[in-house]
Amino acid sequence: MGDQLCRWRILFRRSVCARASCSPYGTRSNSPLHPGLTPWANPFRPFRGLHLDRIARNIWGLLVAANLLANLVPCGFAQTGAALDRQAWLRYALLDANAARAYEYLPANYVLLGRSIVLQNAQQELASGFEKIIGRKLNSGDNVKGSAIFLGTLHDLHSIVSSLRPPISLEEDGYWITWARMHDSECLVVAATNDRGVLYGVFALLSKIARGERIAGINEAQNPYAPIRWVNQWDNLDGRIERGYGGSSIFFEDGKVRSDLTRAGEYARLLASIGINGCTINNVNAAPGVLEPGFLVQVKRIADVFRPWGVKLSIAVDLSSPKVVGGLETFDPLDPRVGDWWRKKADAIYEQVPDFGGFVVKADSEGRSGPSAYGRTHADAANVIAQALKPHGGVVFYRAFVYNHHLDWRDLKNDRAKAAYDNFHPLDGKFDDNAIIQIKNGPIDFQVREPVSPLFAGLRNTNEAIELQITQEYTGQQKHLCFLVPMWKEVLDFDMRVEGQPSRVKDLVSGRIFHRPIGGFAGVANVGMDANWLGSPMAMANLYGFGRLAWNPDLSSETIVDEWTRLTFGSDPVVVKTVADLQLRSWHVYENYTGPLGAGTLTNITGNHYDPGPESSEGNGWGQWHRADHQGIGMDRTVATGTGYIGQYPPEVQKMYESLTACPDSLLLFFHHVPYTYVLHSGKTVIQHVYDSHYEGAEEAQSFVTEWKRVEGRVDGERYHDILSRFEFQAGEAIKWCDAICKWINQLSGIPDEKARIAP
Ligand code: GCW
Repeated sequence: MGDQLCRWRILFRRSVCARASCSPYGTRSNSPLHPGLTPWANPFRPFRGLHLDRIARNIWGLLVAANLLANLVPCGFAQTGAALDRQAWLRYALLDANAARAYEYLPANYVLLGRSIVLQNAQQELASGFEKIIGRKLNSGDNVKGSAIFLGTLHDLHSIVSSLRPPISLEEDGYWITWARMHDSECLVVAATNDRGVLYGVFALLSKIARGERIAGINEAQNPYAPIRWVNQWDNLDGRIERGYGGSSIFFEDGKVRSDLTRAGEYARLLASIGINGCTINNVNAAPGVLEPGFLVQVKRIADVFRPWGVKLSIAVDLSSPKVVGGLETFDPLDPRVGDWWRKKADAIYEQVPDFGGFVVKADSEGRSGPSAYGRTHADAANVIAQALKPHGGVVFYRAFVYNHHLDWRDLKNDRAKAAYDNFHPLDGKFDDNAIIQIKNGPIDFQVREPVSPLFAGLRNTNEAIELQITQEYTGQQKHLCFLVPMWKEVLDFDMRVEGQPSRVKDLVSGRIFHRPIGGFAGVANVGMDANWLGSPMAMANLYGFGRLAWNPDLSSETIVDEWTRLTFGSDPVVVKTVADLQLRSWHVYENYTGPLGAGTLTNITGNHYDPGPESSEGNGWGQWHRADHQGIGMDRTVATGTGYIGQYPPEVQKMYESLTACPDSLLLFFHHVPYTYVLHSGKTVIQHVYDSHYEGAEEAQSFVTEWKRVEGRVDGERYHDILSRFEFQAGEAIKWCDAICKWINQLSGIPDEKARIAP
């Protein structure tokens, strides 16, 4: 292993050497080369002592060279780079003549039953997809007898053929694609119970054709796993995005809604294509100004571009709004004037936006105002808003991300991980039925490895939704490849064993286990104006994957990445295999060189959440992470001797985590404080595992570069070079992480690496 890293280092020493000037470690600013990175800055400076500075400069040289090359290399692809990035997985690339011939039998006409804006849009999408993918024009078949593609609700289709019955009972937004005899001809039918379902059916059909799947004999009906499939954007009204790495807001600039909302419409189309039916457009750290009457008129314009795609608009609101923008002297949720204010506000919104989705609330968290100001509960706060939305069919998402960021870290019983459960479990059953508790997947905050939040099992009489983070705040900020679907699947498949019965997180959040009326999935997406939306073309697999899992969490990571790759890059088998391999390995690789054994990411927690900074995550009120000292590492969260956090899980799960021997290695340091010499299930000591995993992770990150090179000439040149330069950058960053963490823990523990890789 060490040998490989060594070979890699030599390779880069021989390569292009740009004599780049150095800037201080970690300096970041915007640059066209890499968003958030100064083109000539060298982020590897601290490794001089480890003889890595030269390598680092060489990597940097390669980066620069690759970017220069990217502009020179000719390519034979019809569209390249930015144009393709912007289309993402909806590029509808023309199939080659052979592949297209397999669809010659498809009808040349369509019949649209109904005239709603969503249905018309579905028909246009179908026509444009046909033209682009198989080069066929679709004509209106309204007055034509013979074979056609029928689009419509089951209700309308029944007026033509009353015997049509889907193989499963269709729910809201579900669809059915089948062949049926209509007017004595064999027709392709895309049916649903509602218009949005028809649109989803059209996208599903086009996705199949674009990937070369058979349509002959198709009889496929699908229902979404849960009614809530939303994304949250953390956009500020000035156009910046909190934890956004893909440019400025597609919705706002300079305190106003953008005059040109083209990208917002394109985003809604992307969302609809993966079954997302709602989008919260502004930061949960909400500016009260969103509720100003003048602003609502502007918000309406965004809702208008969402509507054809069946995407409901919602906004994040600050609980103090009745006081701050409403002119009341209070925002006490139990004060009748406050209830009245929320009601009138909701009425005014629904007048402008009749299909408005609802509100998202972050309260009593990270400095936001909340019900504690008046000694009220979160249920009081959620319900006053829920009641205002109820007559209109709206919902309120109330976030469980509530914790005290001034905890005394010297008290070993204090534990931020306990906060969500402590705050919300006692209120179970007190929330109105159009309130949904939005719970982050883990008890802390989107780290590379966390156990699932015990609150998922702690609410039985309350609606819940899981909050996943698509934007990679703690997982490399889109500068590193980190495909999160495998992690999300572990979370969603985790069995909480409520009352000793199967109770997977996906079934808890969708409301299936406790028969809740509503529930589901919310993903923090944070796309921006960059052509590639998220700041990196490869990161779009996470947005795609979130939507696909929210629709069907039983899909495998392999299926999702396969679909995404074929739609994004085409079906060249070398490309399909290479991209799948890179994406599927990436989370573990990132985990290995950043923070193994559940110790958090060891990142700079009080700063950029990106660079290594293991010392920053202790000794302040923002939470305790690893409790590393000279003897050992890990956070004792046991009931027996620790913070007692483990006691929040159902008994079977408690038993597994409480016991040192039953606790999985991957979460050992999340739950237990152990000596560095503690021997893992793998047979290695903790300290040796930390060393080895960092070196292995860094080496694997180097291999991404070589692997990606296999697709040269098989994807368009611009995207090839863009992605190549990103992998080269990641390779350097992985070494930076490896060296920083190994050096830190080596000095702290005083225990040498068996393989003697760490310079004194
Ligand atoms: O982890 C923190 C992020 C904040 C974010 C917060 C939250 C929107 O660093 O930027 O604020 O989570 O989820 O509310």
